[in-house]
Amino acid sequence: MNETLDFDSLARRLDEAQMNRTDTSSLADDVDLDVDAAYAIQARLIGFREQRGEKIIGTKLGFTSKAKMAQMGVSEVIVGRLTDAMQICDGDDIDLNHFIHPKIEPEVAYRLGQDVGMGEEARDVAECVDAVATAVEIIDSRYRDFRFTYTDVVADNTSAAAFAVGAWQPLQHVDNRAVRLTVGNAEVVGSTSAILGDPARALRALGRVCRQRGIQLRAGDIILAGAATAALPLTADVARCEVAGLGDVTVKGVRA
Ligand code: OOG
Ligand code: MG
Repeated sequence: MNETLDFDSLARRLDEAQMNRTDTSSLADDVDLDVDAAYAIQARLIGFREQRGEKIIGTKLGFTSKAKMAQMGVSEVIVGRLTDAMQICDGDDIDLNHFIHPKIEPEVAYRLGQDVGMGEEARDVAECVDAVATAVEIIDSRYRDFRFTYTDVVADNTSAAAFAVGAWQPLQHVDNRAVRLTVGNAEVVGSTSAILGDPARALRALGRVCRQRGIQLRAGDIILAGAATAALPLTADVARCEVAGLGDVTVKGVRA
């Protein structure tokens, strides 16, 4: 890790972009970041949010599809944190003025029934989940035009901005389920098998990255397993996501 970088000021730049809803240029234009440095910046960024009273309530995966990994030229998923300030209830309005250029994507959410733990005693994440649900994630890269490198997006808490989870369902295998997301008249369809072949594999990948990065996975945490399709722009419309057999979740973009 490059120890001479000022992680705090890089994290502050991303934090201010989010707070002021103004995009910023790629950090990679100015500094050489490796993956360790990128996770260190993300940790500071989350620290600022905690200092403002936000609570960490989960984690999210990104780049869980082969297509997205190939596009970024990487072979490892990315992990970000979810806070209570990002959570929207099923059916709620979502004020588009709070974002820079929001997009929405279909997700599968898992709930942790017990702590995963760290180090030697760490358990399999898949053994610790107790429920599953249809979810949507609102991603809002703090970088201009959603243009970023792998390390940029890790530093930017993997573009996480908001999310909503539908009604929790009993734990079940959710590979190869049809997924449909609509935003007004726009629609994308896909399958949960786009998520590393099976969203359960995303849980294994999450365990690996969290152990490596010292990210805690605790009972009650929500896990977003990664988008099953490309994201759609979130406009002032009803957005609805359905995963076959898992139910649906709806949010409504508004300009308050
Ligand atoms: C990065 C976030 C990716 C997912 O589910 O793949 C992500 C981005 O595309 O801005 O959340
Ligand atoms: Mg996502």
